[in-house]
Amino acid sequence: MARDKFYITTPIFYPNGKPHIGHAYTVIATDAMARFQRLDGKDVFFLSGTDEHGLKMQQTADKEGISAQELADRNTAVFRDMIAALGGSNDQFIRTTEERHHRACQAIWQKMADNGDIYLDSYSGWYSVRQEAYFDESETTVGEDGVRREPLGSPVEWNEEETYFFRLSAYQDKLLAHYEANPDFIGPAERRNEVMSFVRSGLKDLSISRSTFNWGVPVPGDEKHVMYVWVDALTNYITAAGYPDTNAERWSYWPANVHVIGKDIVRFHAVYWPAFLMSAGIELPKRVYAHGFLFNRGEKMSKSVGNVVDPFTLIEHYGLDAVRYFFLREVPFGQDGSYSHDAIVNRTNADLANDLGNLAQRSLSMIAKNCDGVVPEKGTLGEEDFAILKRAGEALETARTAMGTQALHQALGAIFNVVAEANRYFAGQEPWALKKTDPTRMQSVLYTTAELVRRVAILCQPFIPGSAEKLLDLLAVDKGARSFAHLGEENALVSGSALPAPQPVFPRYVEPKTDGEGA
Ligand code: ME8
Repeated sequence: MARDKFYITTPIFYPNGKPHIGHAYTVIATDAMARFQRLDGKDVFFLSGTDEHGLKMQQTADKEGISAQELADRNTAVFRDMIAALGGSNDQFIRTTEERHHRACQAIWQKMADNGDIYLDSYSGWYSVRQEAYFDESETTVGEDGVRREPLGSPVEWNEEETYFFRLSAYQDKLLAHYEANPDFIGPAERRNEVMSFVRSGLKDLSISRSTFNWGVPVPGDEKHVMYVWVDALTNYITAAGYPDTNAERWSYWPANVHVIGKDIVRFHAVYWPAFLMSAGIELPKRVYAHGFLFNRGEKMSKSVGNVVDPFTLIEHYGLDAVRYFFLREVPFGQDGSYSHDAIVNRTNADLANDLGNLAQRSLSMIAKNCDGVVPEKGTLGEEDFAILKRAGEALETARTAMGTQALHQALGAIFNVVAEANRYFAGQEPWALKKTDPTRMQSVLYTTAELVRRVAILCQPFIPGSAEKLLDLLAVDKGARSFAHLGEENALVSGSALPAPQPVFPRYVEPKTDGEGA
């Protein structure tokens, strides 16, 4: 039977600087969602990439005295490295400077033009280079420093040029009808409400070309113009699926199941993008989900962490899975979140080192000592054993529902509730006491605990893939038997199978010694 397809994307990043923690956050979360669906049996296509055109890229390159292409090449390499360092399991990495992407952009442009939605006119307005967007004068304010800024704070400058327009105003009603008919199209609810009131307040036609610089995709038939960078950027999602070759195998992944983005770019994804697609006669993505922003709480990070906004430094300092776990568990996905050294250490020491790490370490080392290093004898399990084992299956159901609405923190919460209960089970059963009084029962308790570790480790894979893999290796679980379909009884550990020597999987974070200045 053909597996269900699941297409998921990150935003494509501007490589005009180095990646920071916000970029890392988007990648970690999207990666966890992609891994979850893969483990749940879907045929997943996970896309990330870089957004290499636009005025911002050109200006940064000019400042550095290099070409925009050189700047894009240099920083795209760093973004790729960051995704790899984060354990990103993307199936493709797209660059908007690729030839296939130019072809896709020109094809969608042509479709929109053929549909009568593109016309040439002149435009004047307040342009923010940082946002790569025009703003209405009423949206801008002049600060005490005399600088005019758009609502998110970047400076705007007056711009007048001849430009092609997209007839966005013609899509107001169609967009509203789409939001009404598809309540899940935009999440979370705050973002949906925001978008709907923006669209209800009236849509103006959108300027979609630039003629004052040429770092972009040329407009078909008018090479003086390059496409507005957002037309080009959004199109990446269909380029990667093979557009305009809609007979391509990859096109069967479209429409995307979810575009994961930051809340700063909702308007582009939930208003402009669906309007472009409607105009071009292409199906719309099923969902656009915007996560919140991360802020450093302003507390001092450990001195040796150095530049805390650098994802590479964070990973090196705390370890990849600690970083992934912290952001996914601590920040309710969809809301803003803050991070600090203390918060990272407290959360990961409590949940990973103490709860999950100890559960695995205590049970596995008892097994190594008392059961000849093989999976203990299951014996006859009792009600309490079955009850706790069942909890893992229930956690999968809860996690599946939560992941369906991108509630990653809830999915992790459900899984770690089972870890906490498993610890209570283990402590309550006192296998160390049973060793003398009832060694057969001790074997059953150790068996149950090891089997629980197997189930929990399977569930943890999307979030902390490296550590989950180590746990499954310690239980000698076959590499081909680690998906959610293997969670149940049929694939349970087999008594008597050999186990490797146990090793700690989650080291406790210990403050590095300093020369008295404090960490
Ligand atoms: O917007 N906290 O690229 P970009 C959380 N190229 N997430 C953050 C963040 C923060 N402080 N700062 C950035 C672009 N992000 C366009 C996208 S898509 C067709 C084109 C995240 O590099 C957030 O997800 O400026 C944001 O949307 C993304 O980084 C890309 O930012």
